[in-house]
Amino acid sequence: GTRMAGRGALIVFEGCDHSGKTTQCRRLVEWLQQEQIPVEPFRFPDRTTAIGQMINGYLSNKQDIEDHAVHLLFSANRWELVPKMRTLLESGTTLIVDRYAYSGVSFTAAKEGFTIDWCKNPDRGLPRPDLVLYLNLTPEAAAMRGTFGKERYEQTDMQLRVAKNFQLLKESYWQVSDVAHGPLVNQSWHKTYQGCDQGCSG
Ligand code: NYM
Repeated sequence: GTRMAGRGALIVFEGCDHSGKTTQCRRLVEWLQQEQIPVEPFRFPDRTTAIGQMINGYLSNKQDIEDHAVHLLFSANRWELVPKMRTLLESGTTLIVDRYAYSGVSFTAAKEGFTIDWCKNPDRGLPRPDLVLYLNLTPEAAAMRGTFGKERYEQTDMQLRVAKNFQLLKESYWQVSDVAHGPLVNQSWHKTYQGCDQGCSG
Protein backbone atom coordinates (compact mmCIF):
# COMPACT_ATOMS: atom_id res chain seq x y z
CA GLY A 1 0.00 0.00 0.00
CA THR A 2 0.93 3.66 0.21
CA ARG A 3 3.61 4.62 2.68
CA MET A 4 2.61 7.51 4.82
CA ALA A 5 5.10 9.56 6.80
CA GLY A 6 4.47 9.37 10.50
CA ARG A 7 3.19 5.85 10.73
CA GLY A 8 4.70 3.56 13.29
CA ALA A 9 6.74 0.53 12.29
CA LEU A 10 5.49 -3.01 12.75
CA ILE A 11 8.42 -5.04 14.04
CA VAL A 12 8.06 -8.75 14.70
CA PHE A 13 10.36 -11.09 16.62
CA GLU A 14 10.24 -14.73 15.63
CA GLY A 15 12.17 -17.84 16.53
CA CYS A 16 11.90 -21.16 18.25
CA ASP A 17 11.01 -21.52 21.92
CA HIS A 18 13.87 -20.37 24.22
CA SER A 19 15.49 -18.29 21.47
CA GLY A 20 15.20 -15.14 23.59
CA LYS A 21 12.40 -13.32 21.79
CA THR A 22 10.69 -12.09 24.92
CA THR A 23 13.91 -10.63 26.39
CA GLN A 24 14.82 -8.95 23.11
CA CYS A 25 11.32 -7.50 22.76
CA ARG A 26 11.51 -6.04 26.25
CA ARG A 27 14.98 -4.55 25.63
CA LEU A 28 13.90 -3.01 22.36
CA VAL A 29 10.75 -1.52 23.88
CA GLU A 30 12.85 -0.03 26.70
CA TRP A 31 15.36 1.40 24.21
CA LEU A 32 12.64 2.97 22.05
CA GLN A 33 11.04 4.46 25.17
CA GLN A 34 14.40 6.01 26.09
CA GLU A 35 14.57 7.46 22.58
CA GLN A 36 11.07 8.86 23.16
CA ILE A 37 9.69 6.90 20.22
CA PRO A 38 6.05 5.96 20.86
CA VAL A 39 6.00 2.17 21.25
CA GLU A 40 3.59 -0.55 22.33
CA PRO A 41 4.44 -4.20 22.97
CA PHE A 42 2.24 -7.02 21.65
CA ARG A 43 2.58 -10.77 21.99
CA PHE A 44 0.85 -13.68 20.33
CA PRO A 45 -0.89 -15.64 21.53
CA ASP A 46 -2.47 -12.86 23.55
CA ARG A 47 -3.80 -15.03 26.35
CA THR A 48 -5.88 -12.25 27.93
CA THR A 49 -8.81 -12.42 25.49
CA ALA A 50 -11.58 -15.05 25.47
CA ILE A 51 -9.96 -16.72 22.44
CA GLY A 52 -6.57 -16.39 24.13
CA GLN A 53 -7.87 -18.22 27.18
CA MET A 54 -8.97 -21.15 25.00
CA ILE A 55 -5.49 -21.18 23.46
CA ASN A 56 -3.94 -21.08 26.93
CA GLY A 57 -6.05 -24.06 28.00
CA TYR A 58 -4.84 -25.90 24.92
CA LEU A 59 -1.15 -25.05 25.35
CA SER A 60 -1.18 -25.97 29.03
CA ASN A 61 -2.79 -29.33 28.16
CA LYS A 62 -5.94 -28.59 30.11
CA GLN A 63 -8.00 -28.79 26.96
CA ASP A 64 -7.73 -30.68 23.67
CA ILE A 65 -8.72 -28.82 20.52
CA GLU A 66 -8.71 -30.32 17.05
CA ASP A 67 -5.57 -29.28 15.12
CA HIS A 68 -7.31 -27.29 12.36
CA ALA A 69 -9.60 -25.62 14.87
CA VAL A 70 -6.76 -24.49 17.11
CA HIS A 71 -4.86 -23.15 14.10
CA LEU A 72 -7.87 -20.97 13.31
CA LEU A 73 -8.07 -19.84 16.94
CA PHE A 74 -4.42 -18.70 16.88
CA SER A 75 -5.20 -16.76 13.70
CA ALA A 76 -8.44 -15.32 15.11
CA ASN A 77 -6.46 -14.19 18.14
CA ARG A 78 -4.30 -12.08 15.79
CA TRP A 79 -7.28 -10.77 13.82
CA GLU A 80 -9.09 -9.65 16.96
CA LEU A 81 -6.13 -7.38 17.78
CA VAL A 82 -5.86 -5.89 14.26
CA PRO A 83 -8.15 -2.86 14.82
CA LYS A 84 -6.07 -1.86 17.85
CA MET A 85 -2.81 -2.48 15.97
CA ARG A 86 -3.92 -0.42 12.96
CA THR A 87 -5.11 2.47 15.12
CA LEU A 88 -1.78 2.56 16.96
CA LEU A 89 0.30 2.28 13.77
CA GLU A 90 -1.66 5.05 12.11
CA SER A 91 -1.22 7.27 15.16
CA GLY A 92 2.56 6.86 14.83
CA THR A 93 3.15 4.18 17.45
CA THR A 94 5.72 1.49 16.71
CA LEU A 95 4.63 -2.02 17.61
CA ILE A 96 7.07 -4.61 18.90
CA VAL A 97 5.42 -7.99 18.45
CA ASP A 98 6.55 -11.20 20.15
CA ARG A 99 5.53 -13.88 17.54
CA TYR A 100 3.11 -13.40 14.69
CA ALA A 101 1.67 -15.39 11.78
CA TYR A 102 5.07 -16.99 11.04
CA SER A 103 4.83 -18.87 14.35
CA GLY A 104 1.26 -19.78 13.49
CA VAL A 105 2.29 -21.32 10.17
CA SER A 106 5.53 -22.92 11.40
CA PHE A 107 3.98 -24.68 14.38
CA THR A 108 0.86 -26.04 12.69
CA ALA A 109 2.74 -27.05 9.54
CA ALA A 110 5.03 -29.11 11.79
CA LYS A 111 2.05 -31.36 12.45
CA GLU A 112 1.16 -34.39 10.35
CA GLY A 113 -1.07 -33.65 7.36
CA PHE A 114 -0.69 -29.84 7.15
CA THR A 115 0.79 -27.91 4.23
CA ILE A 116 2.39 -24.49 4.62
CA ASP A 117 -0.03 -23.13 2.05
CA TRP A 118 -3.10 -24.27 3.97
CA CYS A 119 -1.65 -22.86 7.18
CA LYS A 120 -1.01 -19.45 5.61
CA ASN A 121 -4.59 -18.90 4.47
CA PRO A 122 -6.36 -17.62 7.59
CA ASP A 123 -3.63 -15.01 8.23
CA ARG A 124 -3.70 -13.57 4.70
CA GLY A 125 -4.46 -9.85 4.93
CA LEU A 126 -2.95 -9.23 8.36
CA PRO A 127 -0.86 -6.03 8.60
CA ARG A 128 2.48 -6.81 6.98
CA PRO A 129 5.53 -6.36 9.20
CA ASP A 130 8.12 -3.77 8.19
CA LEU A 131 10.75 -6.00 9.71
CA VAL A 132 10.90 -9.54 11.04
CA LEU A 133 13.78 -10.29 13.38
CA TYR A 134 14.41 -14.00 13.44
CA LEU A 135 16.42 -15.25 16.37
CA ASN A 136 18.44 -18.12 15.04
CA LEU A 137 19.16 -20.73 17.67
CA THR A 138 19.34 -24.43 16.99
CA PRO A 139 16.70 -26.42 18.85
CA GLU A 140 19.54 -28.36 20.48
CA ALA A 141 21.08 -25.15 21.83
CA ALA A 142 17.66 -23.91 22.84
CA ALA A 143 17.10 -27.08 24.84
CA MET A 144 20.39 -26.47 26.67
CA ARG A 145 19.23 -23.01 27.73
CA GLY A 146 16.77 -24.50 30.13
CA THR A 147 14.42 -27.36 30.44
CA PHE A 148 11.49 -27.26 28.14
CA GLY A 149 8.36 -26.69 30.13
CA LYS A 150 5.28 -28.80 30.20
CA GLU A 151 3.51 -26.88 27.45
CA ARG A 152 2.42 -28.50 24.26
CA TYR A 153 4.99 -28.39 21.40
CA GLU A 154 7.97 -28.18 23.78
CA GLN A 155 9.81 -31.25 22.49
CA THR A 156 13.03 -31.21 20.48
CA ASP A 157 11.64 -33.14 17.48
CA MET A 158 8.72 -30.71 17.15
CA GLN A 159 11.08 -27.74 17.52
CA LEU A 160 13.29 -29.13 14.73
CA ARG A 161 10.35 -29.29 12.34
CA VAL A 162 9.28 -25.79 13.40
CA ALA A 163 12.79 -24.41 12.72
CA LYS A 164 12.74 -25.95 9.22
CA ASN A 165 9.40 -24.30 8.53
CA PHE A 166 10.71 -20.91 9.67
CA GLN A 167 13.55 -21.31 7.13
CA LEU A 168 11.00 -21.98 4.39
CA LEU A 169 9.07 -18.82 5.31
CA LYS A 170 12.08 -16.51 5.39
CA GLU A 171 11.45 -13.43 3.27
CA SER A 172 13.83 -10.78 2.01
CA TYR A 173 13.04 -8.34 4.78
CA TRP A 174 13.89 -10.81 7.52
CA GLN A 175 16.96 -10.04 9.58
CA VAL A 176 18.48 -13.16 11.03
CA SER A 177 20.46 -12.82 14.21
CA ASP A 178 22.65 -15.62 15.42
CA VAL A 179 21.74 -15.60 19.09
CA ALA A 180 24.84 -17.52 20.06
CA HIS A 181 27.06 -14.69 18.78
CA GLY A 182 26.10 -11.70 20.86
CA PRO A 183 23.41 -9.18 21.50
CA LEU A 184 20.78 -8.57 18.88
CA VAL A 185 20.04 -4.93 19.41
CA ASN A 186 23.28 -3.43 18.20
CA GLN A 187 24.50 -0.62 15.97
CA SER A 188 23.82 -2.23 12.61
CA TRP A 189 20.33 -3.11 13.72
CA HIS A 190 19.63 0.49 14.67
CA LYS A 191 20.41 1.44 11.08
CA THR A 192 17.92 -1.09 9.82
CA TYR A 193 15.32 0.19 12.20
CA GLN A 194 15.76 3.78 11.05
CA GLY A 195 15.35 2.58 7.48
CA CYS A 196 11.85 1.34 8.14
CA ASP A 197 10.83 4.08 10.54
CA GLN A 198 8.97 5.91 7.80
CA GLY A 199 5.96 3.75 7.54
CA CYS A 200 4.21 0.48 7.56
CA SER A 201 3.00 -1.26 4.46
CA GLY A 202 -0.33 -2.74 5.25
N1 NYM B 1 2.15 -20.81 18.78
C1 NYM B 1 2.17 -19.45 18.81
C2 NYM B 1 1.41 -21.50 17.81
O1 NYM B 1 1.41 -22.72 17.79
N2 NYM B 1 0.71 -20.77 16.89
C3 NYM B 1 0.70 -19.40 16.88
O2 NYM B 1 0.04 -18.78 16.04
C4 NYM B 1 1.46 -18.70 17.90
C5 NYM B 1 1.46 -17.22 17.94
O3 NYM B 1 2.31 -21.18 21.07
N3 NYM B 1 5.12 -22.88 21.64
C6 NYM B 1 2.85 -21.58 19.83
C7 NYM B 1 4.31 -21.31 19.95
C8 NYM B 1 4.62 -21.53 21.41
C9 NYM B 1 3.28 -21.36 22.10
O4 NYM B 1 3.99 -19.15 22.73
C10 NYM B 1 3.19 -20.21 23.08
P1 NYM B 1 4.74 -18.27 23.88
O5 NYM B 1 5.53 -17.28 23.08
O6 NYM B 1 5.60 -19.24 24.64
O7 NYM B 1 3.65 -17.66 24.71
